[in-house]
Amino acid sequence: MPSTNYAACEIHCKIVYYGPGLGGKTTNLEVIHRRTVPASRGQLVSLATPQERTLFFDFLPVDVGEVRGFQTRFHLYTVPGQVVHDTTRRLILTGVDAIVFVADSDRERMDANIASMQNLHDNLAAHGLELAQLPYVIQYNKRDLPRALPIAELEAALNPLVESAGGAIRAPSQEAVALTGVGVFETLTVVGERLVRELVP
Ligand SMILES: Nc1nc2c(ncn2[C@@H]2O[C@H](COP(=O)(O)OP(=O)(O)OP(=O)(O)O)[C@@H](O)[C@H]2O)c(=O)[nH]1
Ligand SMILES: [Mg+2]
Repeated sequence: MPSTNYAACEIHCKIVYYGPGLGGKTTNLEVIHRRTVPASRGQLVSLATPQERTLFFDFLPVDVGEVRGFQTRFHLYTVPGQVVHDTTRRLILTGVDAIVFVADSDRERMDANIASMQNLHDNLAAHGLELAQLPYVIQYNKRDLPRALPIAELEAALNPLVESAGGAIRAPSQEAVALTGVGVFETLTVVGERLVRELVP
């Protein structure tokens, strides 16, 4: 649940960028930090190895204006994608309100995508959560790579059809080249709108 501070008229929502190592999670936050006016965002805090691999997390707070008269702030986090940091990933999911899964379109990273998606399900389950209950978007990043898999193949492997009242549907997805900023704000907008819809009854 987003946390509401009635005294300060603020709502805080936690959005976690999840996905395989080197998929582009940190790059997404760097783009958002660079392209958002300083008045609407805080510092980007990155705890990384000397090789720029996320060691613990990245954190970026972004103000998104008023919802129901409350100043609303998204707290964007990335997890470390490297397999060894599983305990950290599970910890970062504490209090999560929404998920962006950053998949790597590189055909050589397909196994890593699938393993990370399974890991996301497992770690959400440890918090008593299911992905289907959360505002969620899947970003197919690195669309610039010549060896990028077709979207249909990525969708078939990572974004299964689920039954709903209106028929079988998939979660929303977004193509991106985070390196150049393409699709980064579109991804945040999709998940942000879903999140805000939950705040407005
Ligand atoms: N070609 C290409 N490279 C990208 C793209 N997005 C990110 N990268 C590169 O991929 C590498 C890894 O990006 P990061 O953002 O650090 O990946 P991460 O998901 O945070 O990785 P971990 O912290 O290890 O989990 C960097 O060299 C980025 O410049 C993209 O859209 N296309
Ligand atoms: Mg990272």
